[in-house]
Amino acid sequence: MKTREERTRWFLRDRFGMFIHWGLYSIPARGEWVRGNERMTREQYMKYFEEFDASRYDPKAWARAAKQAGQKYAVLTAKHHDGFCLFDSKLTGFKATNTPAARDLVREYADAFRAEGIAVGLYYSLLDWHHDDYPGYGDKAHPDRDNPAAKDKPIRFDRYLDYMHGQVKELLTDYGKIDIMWFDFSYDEMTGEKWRATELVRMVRSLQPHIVIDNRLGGNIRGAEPEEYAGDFFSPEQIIPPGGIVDANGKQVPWEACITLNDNWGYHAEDRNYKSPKQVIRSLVECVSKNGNMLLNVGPDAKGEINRESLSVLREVGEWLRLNGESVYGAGMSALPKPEWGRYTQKGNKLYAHVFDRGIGPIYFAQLKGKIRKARLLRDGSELKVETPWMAEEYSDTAGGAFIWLKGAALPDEIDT
Ligand code: JFZ
Repeated sequence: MKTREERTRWFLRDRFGMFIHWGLYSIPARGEWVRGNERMTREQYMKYFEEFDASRYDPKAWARAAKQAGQKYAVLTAKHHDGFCLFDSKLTGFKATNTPAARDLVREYADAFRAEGIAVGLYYSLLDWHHDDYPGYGDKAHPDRDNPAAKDKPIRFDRYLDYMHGQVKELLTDYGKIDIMWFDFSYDEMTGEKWRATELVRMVRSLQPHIVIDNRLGGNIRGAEPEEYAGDFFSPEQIIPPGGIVDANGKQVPWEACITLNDNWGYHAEDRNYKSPKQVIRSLVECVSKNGNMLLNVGPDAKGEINRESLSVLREVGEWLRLNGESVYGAGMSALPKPEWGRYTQKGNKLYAHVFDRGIGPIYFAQLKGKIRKARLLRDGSELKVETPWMAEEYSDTAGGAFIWLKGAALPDEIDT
């Protein structure tokens, strides 16, 4: 069997992916938790099932947008907590092929992204608010959590687990090579072997030996001896861990921050709080400077389109990456401490200085006196002058440093956003 290092090599090199939350919840357009949050009954939610037509679903356009944005892999919600399947599962009728859309949306996604050379990942919710054998009453998130009518419903959780394992098997058997399996999520006692997690992970790895799995089946990926189901990468949500992630043995653990573009994963018609391209670029750089990845989310609308606001951010991030991607792809943490004016990323003996706060005059590089062979502006290849400060010896805090002049240079800082 492959080691985690072998499995995650491409993943850590690629650094930047597209997360896609899409499903029936895109119709009410109040986020992907709408059925749970609003305690909708199954009947109330079924009206979206009867209506879902995906009439403007064009996965090739999604794949082009991801490619242009510089995203190297993608993760699509094959099934979210509402239990609705974007794929043609043989194990349920609650699937896209039975809606007016009448298409296997996962197959089209996988084909389109693969054709663009983008690695294909699938998100699969462990929670299921549609399945009769998933605990409803008393569960903290379920739409039926305080519905008295659901109180005495007999549950056979093992039947749900057979179903869940069966669907994962379908996804990893019928759709070609799948690069990432993104399970979501464990909570309270619903964790680890409650999902028959070891059995599940063994099946996943036997079907797709190279696959990269997230850590949300539970277990402790940072422990000295992680469980077999603890996964390949840590998945902090809406957070960039301050110093990266290190395990109990002091070893770096692969991680990926998943980040929304506005404040919702699923499409939300009224949420206009989009991050700027500059925020996204700096967050991506921050992830790389801490050896992490970024999975940036889009929530296509009811018809299947990624909206203009999202596309415009993706385009600008992609334009920055086209010029500066060398400092992101295959790059990682530098051994040098974080500079005051921004962040470093590093690849071999090349240090990438991301200047967030230019200040005045030349930029100071602590500890690098006499060590900089040459300096170039990444976005256009132009030469930058390296000078040793003449007063360096007089100032203890500047001793051992070098200054680099960025005169006239167009810095990432100055991209108008
Ligand atoms: C989960 C989902 O509930 C959400 O809808 C979205 O898909 C997101 C990517 O993942 O949200 C979580 C899951 C786990 C935690 C927080 C939010 N957690 O462990 O803190």
